[in-house]
Parts: sequence; structure tokens; C-alpha cells
Amino acid sequence: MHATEHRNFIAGEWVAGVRTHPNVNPSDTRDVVGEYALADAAQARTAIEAAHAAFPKWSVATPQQRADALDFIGSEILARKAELGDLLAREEGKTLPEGVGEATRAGHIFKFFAGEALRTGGELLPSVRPGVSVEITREPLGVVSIITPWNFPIAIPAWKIAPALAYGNCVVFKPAELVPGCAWAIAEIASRSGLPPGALNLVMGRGSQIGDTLVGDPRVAGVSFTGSVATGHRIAQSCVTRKEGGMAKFQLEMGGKNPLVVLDDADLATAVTCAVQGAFYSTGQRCTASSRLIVTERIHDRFVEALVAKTRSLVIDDARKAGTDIGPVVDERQLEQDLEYLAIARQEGATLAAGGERVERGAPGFYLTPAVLTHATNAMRSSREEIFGPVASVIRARDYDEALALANDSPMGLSSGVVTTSLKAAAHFKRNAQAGMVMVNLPTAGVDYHVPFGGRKASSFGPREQGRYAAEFYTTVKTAYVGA
Ligand code: UN1
Repeated sequence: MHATEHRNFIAGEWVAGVRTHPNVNPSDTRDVVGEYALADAAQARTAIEAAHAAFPKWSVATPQQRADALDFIGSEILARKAELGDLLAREEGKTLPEGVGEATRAGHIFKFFAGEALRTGGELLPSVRPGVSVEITREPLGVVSIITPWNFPIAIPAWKIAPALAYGNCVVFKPAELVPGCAWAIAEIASRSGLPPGALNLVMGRGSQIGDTLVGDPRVAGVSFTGSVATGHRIAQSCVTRKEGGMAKFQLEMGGKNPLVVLDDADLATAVTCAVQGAFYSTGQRCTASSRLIVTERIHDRFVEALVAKTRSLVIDDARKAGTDIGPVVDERQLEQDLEYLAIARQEGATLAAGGERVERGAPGFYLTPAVLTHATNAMRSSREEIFGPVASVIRARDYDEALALANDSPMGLSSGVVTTSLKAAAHFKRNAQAGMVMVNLPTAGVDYHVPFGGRKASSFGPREQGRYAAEFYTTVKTAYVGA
């Protein structure tokens, strides 16, 4: 076995996978972060078995035991945020400040849910019948499969694992195979946190190899997934059609095609900052990215000119180099997809006003200059399908009403933003945007960790993630009637 192999973590033991897979740095593909285990279906079943076996113990752990374990994990992530942020930048390609910011967010999430573990209460109501009372309590689901994407290698695992454990569930965690490093680090920290063996299991592996097992095994009570719409639909199907064990509860966070509406009365600098940060930071690889910039007539030309100038000034380079604004695209496949959408948009009549070129830097990596498409319409494929890269389309609108209608005319409904100095327009937009999250004079991406996260339409399904609302998915309600 290779000395640097990072193994899976099952039933409190580090176990080799059936194969290993190199974790490659997208800023410099000669740099291999390490070799990481790949599980097969049999190993995934072993992890489910371990979680199932740990459940009787962890589900009755005291709130203090749960809080202590989560607080330990959160404190260590915060203490090591520079190192973990660097690992994140190295394996995923976010810039170092973005990586450290995300590691910090993950630490805060674990500490938030350490507190929530102590605050799980219930309700006591008098019955409509004499001499009877009713108690409403929340219980953990059981074994939960957590399947996470590559674009937030530490924050998304944190915001699923922390509430799952806080409410007494046992977890089988499968990170995206592009970013096993942060996932392994979470498991390693958790292995020293006082969790009983089997409460948290890490199975690194490909969705095509172990996904069906993680979703279809009758011992799995719930599946929390963030990733593509297509995979989300497959998961939903197998959760509802499962033959044994009843349906599994599922929570899906999928795509976004988020609009940022810029109104004539907007502060131009705010509008450009929101657009650039929302569309291009984290290389645009966020489901909350602002990919449709819907701009009203009288500010349109000034906005485009300022946006193009700002976009051209961005420094695209190695994610870990000081001064880099935008790191590389995550891999070759994603880069090709970005370029393909740019070609389609131009065929459909859009103009490439800035960027959109594959560029060389000092090392072999996946560098793409952020692209501004102008003369775009909302009907183009590039305005309807999620690209998941540093590509923004500017769509012209006559006035506020048309801008709002265009913003809502999308199969997706995750985050929706408006830049305006009009209180009236902001209030109307907040009420009428068909999205789970609305941003006023802020980028569509970049969310707090203590409040609900999620969308509408094709973007999401199931209860919200994060904050107190996370309890809706990770617990099941029991109603107990007590007679005299
Ligand atoms: C953010 O914008 O801060 O995959 C979070 C994603 C989202 C998370 C976005 N689930 O991009």
C-alpha cells in the first residue's frame, strides 16, 4: 500500500479502499495532494452497517455528549483554518482567502450545531380530551447518507454532517471524488472528537460505484444531496421506489441560474461589485452564482462598460498565489463545458465582450478568463442551463417590471438579487422574486451559516438546510398522547 494513502473511515477504523485515486491540484496538475481510497459497493454497505450499529448508542447520547463532540470538531477546524483553507485551495482551486473563509465557515457551523444539540426541545399541549396531554418531540431519523459536491469541499459537508450528528443520526458521508482532502480531514478530526465508532463514516468513492448503495440500502433512512439536477432526480426516484424499508426521506440542493437585477437607480459601483463577486468569485462554480445580469435600459451601457473594465482587471492565476482574484476551473471536463456554453451562446447571437479564453499560467492548470456575454436573451441555452463556471450573461430589460418577469422566467429558483436605491422596488422584489433566497444590494452568492438555505422550482427539494431549519430534515416528529 502507498505510504500516503488516505483511507476510508468505517466503524472507527481506517480501512483501505479497493483502489486509490490521486487528488490533483487544478492550479498545477503536476502537484498531487495525495492518494485517496475509492470504495466499492460492498465497502459502502459495511459503512451503512457500521452506522446502523452505532445508532442505538448515538441516538441516546446526551445533548452534552453531542455538543462536546461537535464543539471539538468546530474548534479544531477554526484553529487549523489556515492549513485547511490552503488544502481546500490546493484541491479545488478557490483562492486562499476564499479557502480560509470556507474553512472558517465550516468551523462556525460545527459550533452552531454544538449549541443546537443542547436546544432540541419539544412541545407539551393539553389534549382536546379531558385528562389527556400531548407531547411533541423530535427524534433522529437513523442512518443518513450525505453526498456532497466538489465546489464547497468543507462547508457543505459541515452543514450536512453537523446537524445530522447534533440531532442524533449516524452518518455515511461520500464526498465528491475531486475533493477528498477536506472530507478526509473532517473525518480525521471527528475520529478524535469522542463520537462513538460508526457515528460518522467516510466512504470516498465514485457515485457510479457506490451511489446506488448509499441511497437504496433499506437501512438508510435519509439522503441529503447537493449536486446536479440529473443526479438529484435519480436519487429522488430511488428513494421513492425503494422496495424494502419504506421510502427514504430526501433533501436535494441542485442547480441555480440566479438573476441579479440592476435597476436604473442602482449605485453603479455596488452593481459592478455584486455582479463580479457573484458571477466570478470562486471561479463562478457556485449554485448561487449570478449567471444572469438583468439590466434596465438607462444604466445598461454604463454598467456593461464598468463591468467589462473590472472583469479585465481581475487576476487569474494559481489559487494559492498572493494577489490572485480568480483561481482555475476545477478540471478539464468542467473547463470544456464552460467553453462549449460560450460557443453555444455566440452561435445563438450573444457577444463575448470580455474573457472566455483558456489561458496559460506558470504551470499546467485549468485557467479560464471570466467571460461577459452581452446581447444575451433569456431564451438562450446559456441563460437557462446551469454552466457552473465564470460566465455571466447581460440581458437587457425595458424597466423594472420586465426585469422582474425575466428574473422569474427560469426553471431554477435558488437565489435572486436586485441592486437598487429604491425602497419601493426592493420591497416589491423581495416579495415577488420566485426564489428561496433574495439579496438586496448584495451578491446572489455568499450566505450566512445560521439561517435557512435553499431554493424553489428545479433548484431544490425538501426541507431547508442550515440554521434551526435543519432540524426539519434531520429529525422526525413524534406525537405522544398521555392519559392519566
Ligand atoms: C454560498 O453561496 O455561500 O453548491 C453557498 C453551492 C451552494 C452553496 C452556496 N450549495 O454553490
